[in-house]
Amino acid sequence: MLNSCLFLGALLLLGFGEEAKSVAPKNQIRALFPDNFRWGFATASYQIEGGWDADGKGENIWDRFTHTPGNIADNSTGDVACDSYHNYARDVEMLKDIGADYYRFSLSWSRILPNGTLAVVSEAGIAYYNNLINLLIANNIEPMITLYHWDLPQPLQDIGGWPNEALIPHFENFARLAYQRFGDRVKLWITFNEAFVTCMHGYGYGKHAPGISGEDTEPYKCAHTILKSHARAYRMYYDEFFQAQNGRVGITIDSGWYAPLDPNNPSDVEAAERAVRFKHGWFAWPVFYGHYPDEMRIFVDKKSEEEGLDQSRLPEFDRYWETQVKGSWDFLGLNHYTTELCTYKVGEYSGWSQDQDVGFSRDPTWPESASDWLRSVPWGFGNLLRWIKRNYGNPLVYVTENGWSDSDAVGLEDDLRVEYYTNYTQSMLQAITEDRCDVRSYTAWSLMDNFEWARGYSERFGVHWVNFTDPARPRIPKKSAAFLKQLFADNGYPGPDVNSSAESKHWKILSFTYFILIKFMLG
Ligand code: PNW
Repeated sequence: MLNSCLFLGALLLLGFGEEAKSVAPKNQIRALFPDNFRWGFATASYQIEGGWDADGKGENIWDRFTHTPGNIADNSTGDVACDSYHNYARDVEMLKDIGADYYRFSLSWSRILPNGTLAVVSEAGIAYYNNLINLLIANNIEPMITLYHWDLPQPLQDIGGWPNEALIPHFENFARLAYQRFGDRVKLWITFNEAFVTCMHGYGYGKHAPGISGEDTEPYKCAHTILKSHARAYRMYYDEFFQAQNGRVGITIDSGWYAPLDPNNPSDVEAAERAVRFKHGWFAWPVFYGHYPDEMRIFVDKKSEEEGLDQSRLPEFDRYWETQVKGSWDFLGLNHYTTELCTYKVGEYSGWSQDQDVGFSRDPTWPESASDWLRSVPWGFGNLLRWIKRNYGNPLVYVTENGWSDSDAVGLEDDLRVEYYTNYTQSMLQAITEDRCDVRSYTAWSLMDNFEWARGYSERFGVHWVNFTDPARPRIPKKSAAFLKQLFADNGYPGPDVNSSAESKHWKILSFTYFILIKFMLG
């Protein structure tokens, strides 16, 4: 009797051993996303299209910036890029093959309006986007359009660019034309992609086009114009198009997650909270509440006063603009890539990066990508989603970008990208299923390797490899493409109880063993 029990016990243990191996890697959630959850890919016009002067396209700030030597790491340009202008059908083919529900792409303003204004409308430019939109729809892929992904027409920079509020009516005109010409088929509109990067990298650090350095005031003015332009484009859609077109308009705001360096140190905890408010809150707070976050107001006002300025470097919305900007969203677009650690550190000069009195660092154990700013810290994603839920009343979120970079050497076996996508989507899944964050879609950056701004082609973000030395710009799926294809098809991570036949067999053997064991013990 004892012997047989021991024998069966051993069998059971064996069973458990096998069980431990057969389930997913440690800490993986086996669950599906909600039924209506949607999956897609993102790109941006300047990064993929090429055809920089094709068919009457006008010059934009990235054409000017890349044609000026010394601005781009590998001295490359987006003149040809992935040549999607001539080959968009291949892009749609890839999207279809991978099972994307939608495709997020951006409009090149100067392809449609060569001078940036309504003075000249390029029908060739409009035809390009019409062809792309029609082909997407024919393949059951929904278009999601970003109106502005950083490629401002050069003539609008020549009058001062985004720090000049004269751009507001120009953006409004461009947006109206886009709604008029594409809005019968396009129902998802993003006004701006990552205004933070436009303002800080373009007008603060000078690392992006138009290459202007002036951190103290220019980025704040830039952000102010962009928020007003966004509000105009949002309100105008409701006044003039919504009834006929029934689409949705939002803005995409980027943010990392900011965690305290020492969670037991209250000043680090405060610094981290301030960092999220200075980063995400700079743009989202006005969109939800009509004004900048209180922390920004207090810190920048105080520093401006100490500098002897007669007004704050952080502008204010008057009553009219407050009501325009407040509530100008149907969904919140979120681009998230990474996490940083924060501590209290007094700023050294005036400007956004110093105004917040935060020192930033990274944990050396976090896996490194090819981009110096990007480490894999999956838990940060879930924390940011929960922070958004808490601070803005659980808004409808579309994740409009998330992705990983590697170098040329990695090639098609992009295991770290697969790991990144696995861990980040797991973190998002947990935020949705356990914390009820209202996230309804996930967009991977990017469909294919492309022109990575100041880094040129030296950092690859694609799930398709693009050969940039071949004039035909062939694309080859990487391992990560196969991974995402499966994830999209499964709509998550099906568990043993969902559809694994091998595992259900295993459970039958286990329960049979239990049955015999109990029978023996009862005699
Ligand atoms: C985003 N950072 O940019 C953009 O929307 C894409 O066009 C870009 O290719 C992608 O992310 C990858 O970089 C970012 O320094 C650029 O933290 C820089 C940062 C974040 C996002």
